[in-house]
Amino acid sequence: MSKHLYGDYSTPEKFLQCFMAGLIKRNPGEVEFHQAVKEVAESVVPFMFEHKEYFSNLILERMTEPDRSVTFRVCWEDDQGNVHVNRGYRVQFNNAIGPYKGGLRFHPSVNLSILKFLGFEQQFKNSLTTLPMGAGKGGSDFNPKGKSNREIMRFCQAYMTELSKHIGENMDVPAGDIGVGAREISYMFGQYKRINDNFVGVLTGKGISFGGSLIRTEATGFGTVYFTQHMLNHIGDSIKGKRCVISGSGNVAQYAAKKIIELGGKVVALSDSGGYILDEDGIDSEKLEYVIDLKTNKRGRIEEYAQKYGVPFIANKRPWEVKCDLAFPCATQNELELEDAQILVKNGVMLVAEGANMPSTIDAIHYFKEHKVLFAPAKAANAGGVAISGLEMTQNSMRISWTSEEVDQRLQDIMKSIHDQCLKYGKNGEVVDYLKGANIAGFVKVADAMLAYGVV
Ligand code: NDP
Ligand code: 2IT
Repeated sequence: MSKHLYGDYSTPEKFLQCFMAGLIKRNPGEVEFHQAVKEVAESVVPFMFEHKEYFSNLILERMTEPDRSVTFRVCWEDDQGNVHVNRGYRVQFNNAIGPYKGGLRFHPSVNLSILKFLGFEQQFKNSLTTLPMGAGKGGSDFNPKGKSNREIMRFCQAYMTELSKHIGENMDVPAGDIGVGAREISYMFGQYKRINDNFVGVLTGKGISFGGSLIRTEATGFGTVYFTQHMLNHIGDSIKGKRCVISGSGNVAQYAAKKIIELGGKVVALSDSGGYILDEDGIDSEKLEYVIDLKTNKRGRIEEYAQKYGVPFIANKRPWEVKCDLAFPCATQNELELEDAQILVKNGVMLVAEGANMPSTIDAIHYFKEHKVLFAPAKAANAGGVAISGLEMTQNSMRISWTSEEVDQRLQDIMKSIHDQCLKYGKNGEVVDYLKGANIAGFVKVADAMLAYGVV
């Protein structure tokens, strides 16, 4: 083995320490990025000690350095004619196994650290889907809350005017994430088409009449629940009758709730950044339709559910204090910390499935493992969204559209395959370490492609 960049690599623990010190030094202050890398490195480094070719070719160092990060000024006018400036980003992380692929996030908290953590994670997730997709992430610190449709349109057009120089249907294909849904993708697709006069699948999550895939809207939430179903089936159990708590009430939370209800589970809580609602009778399909309309069309607050249905709204709190069998963090990063994990465990939680990206802190994940809580990491559990984005790209290339049934069947097959990959690398006797399984399975495919390319 050739000499390594980061000093002492005599044991996995020592190497991990040196590697993380180097990463932190090269990426100062990017705490979310450090966290995402550490979570993966804890599983992958011991595996690399058994497969030294990854070491000598510095594969982990290469996978933690994006191919490029583009930042740019986005200048737009509000309805009163005031001028605003935001920062736009696209981090193109890795295209070893396909075009850069990953969402765009519009949220005031967006910065390079958050986009690098998301782009880094996306490499493993996209690899797990079995589809040929590399990894990227982008967005802006623009805050869509309280903006009119025209303001959103002007912002999206301004953002795409610059982004369009950096993307392409075989090069980089963005999609939605927090604050970016069908409305924003449509405005951006319209602007891309206007600039390039080229009708191609350069974004996914498009409207159905202009190249979007059926089931893309539902895919992340549905996929998370399909994955959960496989985990429960593996231990001879099912979702039926389980009491479920979901955080968030956006795209992922809504369709996770829908699938849980369909499969006979009981959803008792949903949240947003203002707090959570607790509905002891369970959120049924009709109430969920109200939530979907409230959040997607009216852009209201979850507190309004409490007023409409006469249930408690607990302001400024996360829903993890509610007793449940299954917990689905579906809002944002680091929304489930050690204290939340402790209370969930105390209340008897049996499984946590991450619909959001990196919602659990590393301490919380370790606590779940120590207490034998089944844990579905984001890169496996929420891969259904990008998987159907991949199928949208396929349909666009073939210039055909598949039926809902066909796409849903493919989604189910992909989630099963991801579960199988987790078992392959994470099963140890009766116990399955899904985090380890997902990290290693995701890593191997990308790493082997990078090895095949030589030193590039
Ligand atoms: P949406 O914008 O549709 O919804 C986001 C939800 O999370 C809202 O309820 C929002 O509340 C809440 N939220 C956002 N930021 C915070 C915060 N800082 N604190 C508390 N609550 C917050 O986004 P999505 O549902 O699409 O995304 C949710 C998560 O799922 C993200 O982690 C995303 O990366 C991940 N994901 C999304 C995929 C997709 O296809 N959309 C695919 C895979 C993962 P409020 O309205 O009050 O801001
Ligand atoms: O985090 C994610 O996987 C997404 N936001 C979806 C990305 C995509 O390209 O569909």
